[in-house]
Amino acid sequence: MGIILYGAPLSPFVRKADVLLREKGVEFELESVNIMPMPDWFVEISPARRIPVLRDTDIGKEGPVGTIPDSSAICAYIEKKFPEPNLYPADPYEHGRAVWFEEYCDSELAGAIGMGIFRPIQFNRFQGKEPDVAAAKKGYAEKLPKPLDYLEGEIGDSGFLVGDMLSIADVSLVCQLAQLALVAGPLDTSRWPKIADLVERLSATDSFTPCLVICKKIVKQDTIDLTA
Ligand SMILES: N[C@@H](CCC(=O)N[C@@H](CS)C(=O)NCC(=O)O)C(=O)O
Repeated sequence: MGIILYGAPLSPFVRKADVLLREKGVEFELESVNIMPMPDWFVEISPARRIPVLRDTDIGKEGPVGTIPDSSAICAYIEKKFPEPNLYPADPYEHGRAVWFEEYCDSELAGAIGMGIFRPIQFNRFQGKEPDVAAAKKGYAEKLPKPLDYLEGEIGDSGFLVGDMLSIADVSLVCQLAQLALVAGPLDTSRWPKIADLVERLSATDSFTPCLVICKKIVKQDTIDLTA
């Protein structure tokens, strides 16, 4: 049996699948894919031209057979194939809420952080340009508070988004916020204390650290204070 995750650790969506596999203790290989431009063999297995794609070599060793694109589809597949520990709540309503938070973090929050903050800083750096700090500060001030205020209000006394267990919802949230931390440092603990606590707790676990260590090596520069 072999699981291959195609992608790059700096993608928060690849990170989500990476963390889920590690939480479940599944051995896998992370195979790096350059997305600019994407090689033909990868376009064949990624119809939406996105990373990640997962391959289960039990099902197919080359071409589209055995592959699943999209982090949410991948995580749902991983959960079915490797049910322990359970990262989707068993209760139907809580399951639905966990999948909703996963989707919200992957869309609304990812947009605010990725396009609004990470891209103006890190994509410029990758191209040898100065980071566009003004654009990132604008993104931080105008785009970030709405999703974070909402999510802060949804974290219960358990410290998790859904019920009293770690779920795909928390993994998705922390994977996106890791992207913010890479360029802007830790979150404002006075404004979003529950989220900041969740990020701190999960980022220190064995499931998150391997990916975060590699990301810090890729993003070598200092973080920028976007609150000032
Ligand atoms: N909904 C997708 C989103 C994946 C995604 O947007 N990946 C980005 C990297 S973070 C990508 O592949 N971008 C390639 C491109 O836009 O050309 C998922 O959850 O996997």
